[in-house]
Amino acid sequence: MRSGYVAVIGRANAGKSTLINVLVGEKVSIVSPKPQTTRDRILGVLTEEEYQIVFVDTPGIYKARNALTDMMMKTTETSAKSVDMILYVVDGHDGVSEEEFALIKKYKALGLPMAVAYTKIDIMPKENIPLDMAKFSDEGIDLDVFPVSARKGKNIAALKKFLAEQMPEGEKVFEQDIVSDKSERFMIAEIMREKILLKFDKEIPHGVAIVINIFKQNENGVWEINLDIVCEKAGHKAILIGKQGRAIKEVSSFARQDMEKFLGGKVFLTTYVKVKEDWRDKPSLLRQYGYEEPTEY
Ligand SMILES: Nc1nc2c(ncn2[C@@H]2O[C@H](COP(=O)(O)OP(=O)(O)OP(=O)(O)O)[C@@H](O)[C@H]2O)c(=O)[nH]1
Ligand SMILES: [Mg+2]
Repeated sequence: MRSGYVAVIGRANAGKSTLINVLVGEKVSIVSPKPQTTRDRILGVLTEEEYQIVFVDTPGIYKARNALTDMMMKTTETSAKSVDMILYVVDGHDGVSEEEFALIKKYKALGLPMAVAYTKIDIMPKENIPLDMAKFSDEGIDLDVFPVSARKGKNIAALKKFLAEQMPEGEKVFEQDIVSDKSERFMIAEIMREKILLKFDKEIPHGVAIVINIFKQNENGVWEINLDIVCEKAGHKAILIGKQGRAIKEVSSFARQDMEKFLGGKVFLTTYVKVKEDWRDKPSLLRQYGYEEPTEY
């Protein structure tokens, strides 16, 4: 049996969470076209007959502008350390830049086994792939690079096989049917945040935190969920609610449908929008909303 931890690291929006969901075969981490979607360290567990890989999803590398993003970058730094391997994710469609190479070298310097997933190849010209691969060797970066598409499932099996072979000998850390270290409650809050990321632009989704007040299954089997959508400014609240409450109704309806799929039962969802001025810069509020630097696995 082989078993180990693989930290999945890369710039914001590179496609880390999408890749982990595909590797694990279940949605363990939310995804959106906006940078800074993932805020926490999330473990996604892939268990096969002969191996178990615990993927560590991390907040994408991005300029920290407040206490929340600062904490997110610390989470990524810590997560890159206590693992057996690093899988660095490059957005192939964006192309490789000097900045990207500098980051790759920085993580390589940690001295752990490392490989690169060069993703989103489904939406880029094929001829760019060998050109970018040549840039890796020009830079003197001697790593296994896997061109993949998480969306189309391309080359995922090869990547999986390679990673499994790199894992140390050892017993499983998680039981057979566990796919994530996060609670249902956490996932419910994340589903709500995902729908907000998909619907609203600019700073609005980045300034949102979800607080679950009620999460329980009633005797008739229906899940009763009550949550607050906390935003930073009164102006954001007005936009989140929308004319005659249309915006909040729409996102809540999308969220409810996903929650029902996730919980496998009917959901009765009530949502309230609240304002907490500049909560992203207030450490006590960050803690209250569950944003803390992770400690051990
Ligand atoms: N076409 C295509 N799009 C992809 C692929 N992988 C990810 N995406 C898209 O890229 C965007 C970002 O994906 P995420 O998985 O959220 O990226 P991330 O690296 O986890 O982002 P952060 O959590 O913000 O750091 C989403 O719109 C995805 O649908 C892929 O293989 N092909
Ligand atoms: Mg992510």
